[in-house]
Amino acid sequence: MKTFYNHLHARHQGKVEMFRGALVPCFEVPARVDHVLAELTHRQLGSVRPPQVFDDQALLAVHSQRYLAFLRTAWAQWLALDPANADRDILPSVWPTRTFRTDIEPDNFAAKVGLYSYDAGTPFTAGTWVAARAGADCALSAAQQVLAGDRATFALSRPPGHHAGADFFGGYCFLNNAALAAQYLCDGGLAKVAVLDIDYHHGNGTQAIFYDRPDVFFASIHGDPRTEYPFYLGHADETGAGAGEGANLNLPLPRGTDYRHWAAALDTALARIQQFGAQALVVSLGMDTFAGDPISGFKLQTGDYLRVGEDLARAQLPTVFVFEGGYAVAEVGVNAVNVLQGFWQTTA
Ligand code: SP5
Ligand code: ZN
Repeated sequence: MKTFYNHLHARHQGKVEMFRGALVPCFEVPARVDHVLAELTHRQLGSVRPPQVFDDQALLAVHSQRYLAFLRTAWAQWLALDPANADRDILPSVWPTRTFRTDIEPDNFAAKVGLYSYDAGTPFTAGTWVAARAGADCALSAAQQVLAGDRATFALSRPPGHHAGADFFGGYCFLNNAALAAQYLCDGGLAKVAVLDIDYHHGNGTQAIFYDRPDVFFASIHGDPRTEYPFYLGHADETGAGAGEGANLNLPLPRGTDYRHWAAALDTALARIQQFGAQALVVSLGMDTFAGDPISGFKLQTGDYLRVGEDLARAQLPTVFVFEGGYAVAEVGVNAVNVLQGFWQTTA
């Protein structure tokens, strides 16, 4: 299995995020990906290569022009406010909630940051754009390789992507890598593509991007939004809109859910993806379902991830894996590579 990896991910290194009125060290750290890379290399699970560099047209298929323009220039705008900002990350602090206008981009920088974000847990740093752009290239390269006939590929990228919408960042995400991969598969000629999101958190960005689309099925297994981040989306009654009605499936589960109950939801999701008639699968591979994850509430164990990979392989679809969350840093490599190994052994 080819893995697309770009060392530029490390340029995105947030200092702190807001939690209960305090600024706490970021959970989404570069070492996460280092551990996955080390484990992949150790188990010799295919080749690791740099991505092809795609032009912005591929990004515009998913994200808005003005959002991309903001991301590209945000750090320069931040420095222009005060040269001392070089040592501080950008963290949003004001947002246009209900009754406010979002059609006019304000001149004020803090107001712009708020227009294009939804939480105070996602710092934007000096290297965020470069890292996110390289991560998107990994996802697009992985999709391209599957279009070219590979059984499965892996985009080992960060920052993660599934919380990012067409024109907003949040949840540690800036560019929606899984959505970019799915859209690339559609544009490459596939009539029906499925995205299966198995990160602990609901993939609100991906859902929103494809919500009214009949050609991309989105399924997500996640912590119940009544208690779990991102809170405001991910309920079971969200089934798609307009032409996309029926092409969205949310399977929220309570905190404390173990592998047995989680795997039943996976069966449901995979059955619906078959029913839909998907020709390819994009997996948002979040590893924060692990029992030891510091910010999540499911109880999956390291050995369970081999079974997860086996189940995914039995769908018999060309598959693009896209790395998302997972914050038990020491274990994230073994857990992620267990999914890939379980998949590959079942395929071979
Ligand atoms: C991609 C992804 O997994 N994003 C998750 C973003 C979650 N952000 C909110 C984190 C809340 C942190 N709570 C800390 C609990 C410490 N006990
Ligand atoms: Zn997550």
